[in-house]
Amino acid sequence: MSDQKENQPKMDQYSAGNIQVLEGLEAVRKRPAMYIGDIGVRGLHHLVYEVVDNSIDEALAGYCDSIQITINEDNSITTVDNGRGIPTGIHEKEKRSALEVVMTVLHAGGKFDKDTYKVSGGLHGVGVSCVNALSKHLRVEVRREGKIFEQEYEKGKPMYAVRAIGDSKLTGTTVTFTPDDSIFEVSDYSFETLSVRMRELAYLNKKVRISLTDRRQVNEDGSFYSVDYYSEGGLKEFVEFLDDTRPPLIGESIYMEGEKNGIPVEVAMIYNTSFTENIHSYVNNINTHEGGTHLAGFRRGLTTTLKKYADDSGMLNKLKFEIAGDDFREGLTAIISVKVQEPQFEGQTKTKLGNRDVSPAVSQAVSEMLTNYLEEHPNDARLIVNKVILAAQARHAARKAREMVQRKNVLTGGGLPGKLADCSDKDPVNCEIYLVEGDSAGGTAKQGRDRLFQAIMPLRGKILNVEKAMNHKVFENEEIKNIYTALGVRVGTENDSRELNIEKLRYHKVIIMCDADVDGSHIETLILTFFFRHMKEMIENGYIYIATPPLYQVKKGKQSEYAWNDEIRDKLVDEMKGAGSDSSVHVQRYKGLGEMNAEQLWDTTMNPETRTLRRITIDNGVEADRVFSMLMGDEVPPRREFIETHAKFANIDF
Ligand code: 0RA
Repeated sequence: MSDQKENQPKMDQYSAGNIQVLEGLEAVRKRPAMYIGDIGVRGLHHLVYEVVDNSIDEALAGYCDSIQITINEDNSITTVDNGRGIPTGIHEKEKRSALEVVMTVLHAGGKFDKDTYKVSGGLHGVGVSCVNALSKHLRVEVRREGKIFEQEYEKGKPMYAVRAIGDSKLTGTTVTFTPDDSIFEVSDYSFETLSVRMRELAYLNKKVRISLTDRRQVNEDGSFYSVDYYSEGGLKEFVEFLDDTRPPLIGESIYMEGEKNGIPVEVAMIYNTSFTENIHSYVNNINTHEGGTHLAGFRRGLTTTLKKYADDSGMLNKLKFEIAGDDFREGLTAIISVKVQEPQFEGQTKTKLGNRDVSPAVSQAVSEMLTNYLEEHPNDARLIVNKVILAAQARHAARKAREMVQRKNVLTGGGLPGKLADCSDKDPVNCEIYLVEGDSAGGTAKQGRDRLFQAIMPLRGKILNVEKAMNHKVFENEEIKNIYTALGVRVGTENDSRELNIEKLRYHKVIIMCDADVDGSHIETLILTFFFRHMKEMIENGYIYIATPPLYQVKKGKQSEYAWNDEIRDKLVDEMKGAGSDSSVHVQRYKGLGEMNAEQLWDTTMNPETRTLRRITIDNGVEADRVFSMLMGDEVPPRREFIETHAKFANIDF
């Protein structure tokens, strides 16, 4: 039995000498955020991605098809792969084992050699030595050349020289590391977060088996909780998985994989009957949510090919206006993945691909793929063109509705919604707006707020579910119009009908405040869906928050405390009972904001000194897209299942 893939590319044997030595590790410990983004939840998880990226590189080079990740009981992480194993020979310049060099010198494992095919790499692509530097303890084991080698480190410093500890016919690398809790603010790994990323990696790198085991969670049969991801079909399966809860417009997904101008390109797309556009792009397994040249190439290839087909078909003859690029993408879900040797990342979050030669490569690939598909599937082709025409007509209607909203603002001198109680400070940085469920809670909030910097806007009942509504319905909706006007932002420019002029935003905190019950959660989700689909930049910039009103008030005589969960409630009850007098402690369950008076609402939920706000962030845009479409779409069973696993009010309301 062999644990290597059959058709290995013929490559020069890697030798210890190829590794260039660049930089020491003290720098990483001094300024960890510079290397891994932050020292919070993201940075902590980034450590795992960094190690796994090395295993993925081995897979891309054709030497590895299995990667196992384990979250251990103590929140240390173990990864095992069956790649070639980190080289262990003596590094000529450094006069010590290459393994030690890879583990202790920054970038040594990374860009060691131009003729080695290496494209993967985390967002920061800093290498496994960086993980070592930020770990209290790390042990690496390498199976290579018939032997097993090991070395251990503390905060990146070797505890002993690399040593052989046995024989093995296998090859591969095992890394176990414990993140340094004097550096990271948090230490708990999220199974969910790692699992979503591993699933994504399995789809992006087909035929590599990736498993994730959580030794902190034991199943009823005594085994550990674990998931196993493997994709035979790559992006074709990924796009079908993502689009699973949207009704399909055409029978099957459209897929191509190949190389154009030396750039590996993989594209999968599918049309559904919804009105949203969901295009996700990757470079070297990194989600490029700011897009870039590969996305531009995809759009150009799609537009020119479909436009030509539609023109030739004569179906556009009766249309009175031009079709726009957007119209071709309504109801489209697509994934583009390219592998680029030396990617240049630009943009605010360095997730925008700059390499110019990638655009024509993707454009050509998409044109060829689509042209073939349209020729072979004339019925689907007709359905797609019809959908494009409908989208163009709807866009016309939507623009009128939108212009009405925006013109009205101009005419009334930027008039604000009547329901808005604005704050007096005009500097957006200082200002916050509460979007409050219901007029009555809105009234209480108006009394309780600090009117200097807190604005209140009550929303009536359930706002429109934008996931199911056509665009013009969204812009005609009263509550949504009010949100746009109150925030001061407009949508749609000459070039891009979805661009937001966020620089006009009037508040840098938008706080959603709903009742702490099932209806309140539903309304929160509806509002978040709106922001995610129509003002995603607001979430990406960190402007969207959720208020957390307390669930209980625990009272005894004049003494009164609030509790945000059952545990704290019980603790308070015990404390107050123990406090001597025999009066029976009173617990009040708050379901509605309306059950609090203005002063209580201020104390618990609105006062910046004492409140807790939850900031909304997007961990993984692709997964967020999938979950929103599942939660807010038509299909019931997947939604029920999701709610059953995630519901926070399960034992309170049912
Ligand atoms: C340096 C060079 C090579 C591979 C690796 C490091 C490597 C690192 C890790 C980390 C986890 N698993 C890994 N597998 C490999 C190239 C090896 C060669 O060319 O033989």
